[in-house]
Amino acid sequence: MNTDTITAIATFPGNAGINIIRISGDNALNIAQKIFENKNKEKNINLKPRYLHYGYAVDRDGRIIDEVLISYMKSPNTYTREDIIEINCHGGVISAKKILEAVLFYGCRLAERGEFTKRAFLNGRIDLTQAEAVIDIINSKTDSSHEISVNHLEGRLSREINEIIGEIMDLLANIEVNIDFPEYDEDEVTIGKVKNLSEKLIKELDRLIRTADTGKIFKEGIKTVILGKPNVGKSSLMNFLLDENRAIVTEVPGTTRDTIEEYVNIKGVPLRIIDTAGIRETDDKVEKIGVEKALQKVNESDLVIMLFDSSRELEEEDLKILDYIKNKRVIYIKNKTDLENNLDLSGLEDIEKEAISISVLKNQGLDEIIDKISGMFFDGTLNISDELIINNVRHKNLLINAKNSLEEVQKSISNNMTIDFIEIDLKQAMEYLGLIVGKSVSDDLMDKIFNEFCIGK
Ligand SMILES: Nc1nc2c(ncn2[C@@H]2O[C@H](COP(=O)(O)OP(=O)(O)OP(=O)(O)O)[C@@H](O)[C@H]2O)c(=O)[nH]1
Ligand SMILES: [Mg+2]
Repeated sequence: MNTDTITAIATFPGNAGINIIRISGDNALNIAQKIFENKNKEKNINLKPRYLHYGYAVDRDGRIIDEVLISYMKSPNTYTREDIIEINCHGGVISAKKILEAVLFYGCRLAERGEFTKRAFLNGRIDLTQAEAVIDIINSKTDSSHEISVNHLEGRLSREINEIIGEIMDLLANIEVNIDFPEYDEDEVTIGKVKNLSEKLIKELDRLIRTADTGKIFKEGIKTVILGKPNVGKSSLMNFLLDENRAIVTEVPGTTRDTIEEYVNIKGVPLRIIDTAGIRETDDKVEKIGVEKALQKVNESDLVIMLFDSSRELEEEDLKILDYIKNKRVIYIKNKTDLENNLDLSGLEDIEKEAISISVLKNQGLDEIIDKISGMFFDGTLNISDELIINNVRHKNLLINAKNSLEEVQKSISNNMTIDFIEIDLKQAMEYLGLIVGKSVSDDLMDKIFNEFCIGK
């Protein structure tokens, strides 16, 4: 493992109020003392841990780079468990970059992506699920996915997994005793225990696996595609839901060419709303691609909002769209009710009954859409913070593998296989679970996980 001292700009360098340069490792304090001067322009200041010290950062020629606040956090009670220095300087690109250069000059190297968190993991402060939760917190786009990741950061998933591992380990110990000293126990008794425990654990794993689908929704938002023929008001509705003029709206049919995706939280429901090109037969090359993309988005969607234009008659295009989405969860909308009605949905009674009449232009009926969406997904009951939710594909796959191994155990029991045969699958299940929390993780896997981080974390 690398124990050299690393540094990075931890904030997003730009026109912000402050930037933070972070240093971690044995040499951190030493470097800080070289680049920091107090307000009396004295160097080699004794930096008391966990205090903010006011002064200046200076370059190697002694020129002041910026006014700074510097803090020293002493190993081992730090994020990485190493000595950490954090330098707060003014925002903008130049100060932070110059301080970084000075820090590098005094003997450390630029951190790789996620390297601070990787050290926290390697030094045993957090386990792998917690490290992954840090990535997810940074990447969260919805309140709910943020909340789930914070739960993981607290180590709730690890605790549950470690408990399951503990139970399997006890059982394995029992089996070992049984194999080594058969006179102490009887095979049948042990096999009975294996059977009961594997049944119980399969149920527990099943519960965790089931949450993974909900987890996916919360991480990405409910994929909601706004669909309809050209000019029905799709982009207008998108803009209303986002409460901003995100998509171009004009009276020209075929205005939207590409799909536009945005996150929005509507009454606590995290939505990923996708505005699409109006669906129609077209020879226009660009529009054609847009239509294909729209249909593809429908396939991947959790919810479709299908718009009719109530001022126009039902057309072939509407029917084609209806046919395309017949297996999807759909909210039907009749837009432009401020205009004279020319839409006749007879023959489509179910849709007629369900459809919500709105006018985006006159801001009428729109609350009903919002109520419908939140009602559909929550029924006011889903409470995420009480439930441990798996929001990571890697975890989900390992849980499934562990469950499969336990099912093998059960099969072997019904086929009267010997206990050492059963032991193999039990061990395998334990290994899969161990991988979730990061026991025996390979370097490759670690690189893959930490590469998803940003620099400075
Ligand atoms: N009268 C009336 N006009 C509306 C209403 N909603 C949207 N429009 C108008 O209808 C036209 C088309 O609106 P858009 O939101 O661009 O429609 P679209 O479905 O995104 O169209 P494409 O991107 O071309 O497929 C614009 O001129 C809007 O101002 C409404 O409720 N009533
Ligand atoms: Mg549009």
